[in-house]
Amino acid sequence: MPKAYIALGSNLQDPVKQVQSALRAVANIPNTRLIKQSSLYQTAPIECVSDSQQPVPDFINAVVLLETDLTPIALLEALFDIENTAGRERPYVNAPRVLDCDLLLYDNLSISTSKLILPHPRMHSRGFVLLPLFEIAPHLSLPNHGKIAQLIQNHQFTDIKKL
Ligand code: PH2
Ligand code: MG
Ligand code: MG
Repeated sequence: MPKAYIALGSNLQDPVKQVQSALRAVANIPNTRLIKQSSLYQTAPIECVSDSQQPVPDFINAVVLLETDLTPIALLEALFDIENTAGRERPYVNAPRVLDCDLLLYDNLSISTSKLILPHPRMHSRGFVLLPLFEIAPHLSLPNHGKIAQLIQNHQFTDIKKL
């Protein structure tokens, strides 16, 4: 069965609870099995903007490995359903959110369509993805970016705390 890595993130409405509930939801996607899940990480927001004077709250992030018979697009749609059920709204790009479920990798597929880009185009530069991913897949190599251990070594991590 194909393997897929998914990143989960939340910084609204009790983020720990949101990510825990998303972990249960991804485990229940049809024709799909949860193989590994990382710890939860509290992470400072990166490029996430607020439309008010309030500071952007910290995120809770995690990464999971799934085995699935779903196609990448069917899996992506299942992830959108989970976001929508959690009450995700999209007022503007990179707004704070109750739940974000991003498809990072699907086997070693490289695709670029209007709906989906694989591997996720920013995953190799984001500490809030790399650290939890490294926890569950320390030997992984990312297409075009090399070994995750090397990416981690070269990365300046700011404000990431494993819970
Ligand atoms: N997601 C973003 C933008 N910035 N920052 C953190 N710490 N965690 C995220 O999940 C995150 C972010 C866009 O999806
Ligand atoms: Mg995202
Ligand atoms: Mg997303």
